[in-house]
Amino acid sequence: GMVRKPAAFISTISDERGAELMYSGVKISEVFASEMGIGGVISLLWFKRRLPAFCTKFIEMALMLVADHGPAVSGAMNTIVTTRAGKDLVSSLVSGLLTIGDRFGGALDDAAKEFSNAYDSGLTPREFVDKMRKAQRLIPGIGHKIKSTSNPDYRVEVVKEFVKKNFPSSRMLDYALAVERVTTAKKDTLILNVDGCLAVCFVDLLRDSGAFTTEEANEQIRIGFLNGIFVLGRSIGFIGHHLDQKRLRAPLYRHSPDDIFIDMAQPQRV
Ligand code: Q5B
Repeated sequence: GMVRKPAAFISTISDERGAELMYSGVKISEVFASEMGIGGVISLLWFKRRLPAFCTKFIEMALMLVADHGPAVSGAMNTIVTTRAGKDLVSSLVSGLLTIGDRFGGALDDAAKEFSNAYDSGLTPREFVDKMRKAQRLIPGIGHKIKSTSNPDYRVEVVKEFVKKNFPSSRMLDYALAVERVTTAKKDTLILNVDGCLAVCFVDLLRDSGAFTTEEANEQIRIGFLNGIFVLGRSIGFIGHHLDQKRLRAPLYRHSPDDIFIDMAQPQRV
């Protein structure tokens, strides 16, 4: 009989071959008719399923909350400097995105993994903090450069409030808040930051929304979609900063020498 040529790759999330484009089996006309919004589109393309309204709303809320945090953060600065060097939108955007990682904005995946591993292995918050300290590792999702217990991050408050009101369970968030009580007792900037808070709330969503089995929830955390939330959301801000600098016709940036301490060792005489 006929043998199909082996495919070069397999794709399971979208299909543009028919009369209508489909996202995970849902026609684009239905995407609009059901008013699922960008949260619904993300559900289809990232999770291959339609999620309940409180989940799609939470996804949209996360994107809106992380869309920008001023021009001084690593990524925005990189974007601004790149734009001012005369580069195009894509170059300026990726230059900002490349700063997202363990320290800035990219702590979500690791926070989800570390907090859920600690919770699942029955560690008390204090034991978790001590274990990380012993291993000389920073807890992903804890700490902020300017936010603290006395200068709380409003974004984190908004997320907490939404989750407490709309999620069936907030057990991972509650655990992370207990960890925060231990870390802030040491230093008031060691708060559950926006990365950490979103990460643990997404674990609550995956585990307890009823839309995922335990295996599926663990698989989503394992493959790591959470940094994608920050990357996607903050791209909105980085593009904004690029357009802003263009509009301002900002010239090439050169850093002020006053602001740099050059400490160059004399060459060794041999
Ligand atoms: N200590 C965020 O550091 C920061 C500790 C810790 C245990 C920790 C740091 C960190 C983990 C990664 C993370 C996401 C680099 C941050 C974001 C988005 C943003 C950004 C914006 C936006 C801050 C002082 C003392 C030291 C440390 C100890 C610090 N962190 N201990 N676990 N996690 N966190 N990143 O202030 O004994 O004095 O030596 O890497 O979650 O990126 O707005 O800016 O929207 O754009 O420089 O919000 O916490 O603190 O390094 O001077 O540490 O605290 O060991 O102890 P800092 P350091 P000691 S949200």
